[in-house]
Amino acid sequence: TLRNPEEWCRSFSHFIAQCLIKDFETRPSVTHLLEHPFIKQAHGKEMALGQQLSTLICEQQDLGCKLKTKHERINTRKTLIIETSPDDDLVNLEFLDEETIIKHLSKRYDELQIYTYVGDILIALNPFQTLSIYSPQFSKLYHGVKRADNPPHIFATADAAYQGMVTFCKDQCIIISGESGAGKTESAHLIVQHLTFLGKANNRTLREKILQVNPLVEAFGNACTAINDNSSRFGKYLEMKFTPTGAVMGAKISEYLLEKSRVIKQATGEKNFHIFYYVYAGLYHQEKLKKYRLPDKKPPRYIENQHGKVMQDIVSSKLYKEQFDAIQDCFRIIGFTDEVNSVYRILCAILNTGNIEFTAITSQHQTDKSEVPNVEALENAAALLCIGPEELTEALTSHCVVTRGETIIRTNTVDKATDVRDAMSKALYGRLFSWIVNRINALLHVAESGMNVGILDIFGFENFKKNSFEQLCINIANEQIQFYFNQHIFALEQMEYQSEGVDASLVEYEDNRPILDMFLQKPMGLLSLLDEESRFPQATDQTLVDKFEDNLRYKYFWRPKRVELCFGIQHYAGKVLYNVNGFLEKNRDTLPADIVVYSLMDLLSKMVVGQPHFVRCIKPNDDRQALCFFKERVMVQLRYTGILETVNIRCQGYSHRILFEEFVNRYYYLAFRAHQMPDTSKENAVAILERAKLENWVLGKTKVFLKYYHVEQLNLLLRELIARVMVMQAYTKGWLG
Ligand code: AOV
Ligand code: MG
Repeated sequence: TLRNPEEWCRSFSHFIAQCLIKDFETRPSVTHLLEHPFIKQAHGKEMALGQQLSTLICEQQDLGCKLKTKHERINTRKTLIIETSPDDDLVNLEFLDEETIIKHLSKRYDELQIYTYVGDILIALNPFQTLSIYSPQFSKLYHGVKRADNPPHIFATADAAYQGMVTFCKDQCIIISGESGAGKTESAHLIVQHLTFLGKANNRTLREKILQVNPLVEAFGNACTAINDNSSRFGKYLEMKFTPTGAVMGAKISEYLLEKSRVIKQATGEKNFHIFYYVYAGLYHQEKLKKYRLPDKKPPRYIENQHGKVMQDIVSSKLYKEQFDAIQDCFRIIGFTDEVNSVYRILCAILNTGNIEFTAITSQHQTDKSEVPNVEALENAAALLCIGPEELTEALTSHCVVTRGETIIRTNTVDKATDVRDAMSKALYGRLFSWIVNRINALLHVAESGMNVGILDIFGFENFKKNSFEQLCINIANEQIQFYFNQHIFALEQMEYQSEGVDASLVEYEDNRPILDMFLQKPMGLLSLLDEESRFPQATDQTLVDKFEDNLRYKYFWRPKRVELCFGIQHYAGKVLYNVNGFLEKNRDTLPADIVVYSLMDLLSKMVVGQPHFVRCIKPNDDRQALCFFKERVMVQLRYTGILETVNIRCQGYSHRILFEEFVNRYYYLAFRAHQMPDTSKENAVAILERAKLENWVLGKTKVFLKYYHVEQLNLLLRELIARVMVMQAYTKGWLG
């Protein structure tokens, strides 16, 4: 039921767009809208539409014009043809083998068609250049239309999720995967952009707020690595909340496993989190370094890169300064107030903390005492954190031990004090990051219940020259995402064929469950062993790697002969050699590994509730070059993500299995009258399928088995029907004059 004309118009706009696009291509006039058979059919006579509908019509006319220019050259280097082609969906190919798939992807990439479907899954090749296919015109083009009407696009995936949510009142989630630098984060931005377009908020500010969330958290959670200049160093699940009629009303973000160690140290050629550079450059240009107690001759140690000439690099970078301004805008638009100053103070306190140095005090009786020779940085940090310098000195140079109920204060050696200093910086940054995320959630919180579309964008699979604990955590998270994909695409589907007695050929796929077991099993999985060893005060890197070797009898684990303190893992995405140096300490410092992996499991189980949509990002080369398609490199990624198998199962399989009861409840309008309330029986399910003129479906014992395209056809029929009913309803209520 619709409460008011605004709500009606908003819902109606989706259907109009879908039904009229083709007509406007040839007859872009307002009167034709009124003559459209779909509207005529609904009430059989002309009507005057309200003001809101007129606006909508104008938008549709724009779109009509856009469509006329289908063959327009919109890229100066290459012709980008906005036209569908038979290889838009790999499932349509006559011959299906690796070579053919590669050949098509390569040809498409040459033509700047970076997107390709595998049934309902989207492959996205990183273009490594700015494309003009994300403008509002394109958002309109991909608004509630049949997927096959346009070339594949990330907007179509966002649209499918949105339509699924609105039509069935069911939560949706979009899972974006791919290795580091493949384009996940960019894809996530584009999805949010299109969803805010689709969920037209009455209130423009809300739309703007939501669009600022990603840039803001990424300033704090992303950094330049050897692979990607804007690499995500945390996992992110953004849920966009919608009203039952599909208007966006708020958002919520969950963060997962921020790589805090980056605050204190970065590998060669890598940088700290973006925000530190933005703030340092921004404050420098605003001449506020003094106010925030930052040194102005030489940048603080945590952001000084290893190769000198840094001061110049940071302050002369126009980009950093501009980014600082942009971040200030993000804070303001989302609704942060004076608290932003506290954020800057904490960041500057961390930078000062990094500059605190210690020297040993050697006296006759004591050799394990340390002091701070130059107190400037310490005083700055203390002042910014609003604590006394003595308190901070004490916290860094001593620690309490409780023995037999007695508290004894012990002094810290220089090494220990340095560790405590760095641990404090990491903890401060971690807390600050969580605080910002929580604050965003509070500012975008909505009390009403509604539906949501979640977007998962985590750090991608990494394999550097030297890999440590951070890479292990990142790669385990990616194993889990791969497992989730396998479950949804292969395992669940094939299990149901058997239990429902459906005769369908089975597709073999690479199951990564045994690797995950090796990591997660208790008490003998790698993470449990690591936790156990972390609890032994005498444990060393050597005892840890020995323990792994003694206990992990899996073909995925090996200990290289000639490399000290290393172990290798055969991940789903390739072999990675890890150096255990610092593993114990890093594991003690973060949450126990077990808990961390549970938290991801929590996230995944939350997503299972929603209908998943998958985007597989592929990196066509390692040099970040536009128009450069390395066949071998792409082949490896297609193999480990199981694309060939995915194409097969989408050709042969039935990706949607719906209980007869649910099916009849969902679609009975298509074959019965609204008030009829038919039995939710197998026979009635068949009646609906026949009425909708679908072919190639199969019946199981309790479920209808459908191909991925059947669902689109059914939904389209249903939406057209609902639209007709809505026009009738609005007409009888007098909203349409
Ligand atoms: P990632 O998220 O998958 O890596 P990004 O989304 O950060 O990768 O993409 C890396 C870079 O590729 C971006 O900074 C852009 O320069 C370029 N790029 C990706 N997608 C597009 C696109 N659609 N159009 C134009 N350029 C694009 V990581 O977070 O490192 O796992 O951890
Ligand atoms: Mg990313």
